[in-house]
Amino acid sequence: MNSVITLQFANQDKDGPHGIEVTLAPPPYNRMAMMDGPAIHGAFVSSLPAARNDTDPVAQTVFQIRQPGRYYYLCQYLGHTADGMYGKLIADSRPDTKNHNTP
Ligand SMILES: [Cu+2]
Repeated sequence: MNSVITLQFANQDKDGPHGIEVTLAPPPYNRMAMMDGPAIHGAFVSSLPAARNDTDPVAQTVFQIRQPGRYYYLCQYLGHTADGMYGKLIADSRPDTKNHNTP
């Protein structure tokens, strides 16, 4: 398996900065999982400032997933994962049989 992932992250929150990092640590995040560092080289976008007016700060990173499995993305800011700023990313080595071009 060797999947190239392009991650584009936009902070649409006008009240504060956020970042994103891919980790192997599953929830619950009652510890600072972000201190483990990203699970994959490059799977990290550091702090983006709060959005202003009509401008959402945007950053992009490209990384490779070589191992199938469950990964998690989270915001590195203390307390943000407790507020739900995380999710699951499943890397599956089976052939993709779904048509992703359908809206
Ligand atoms: Cu956040």
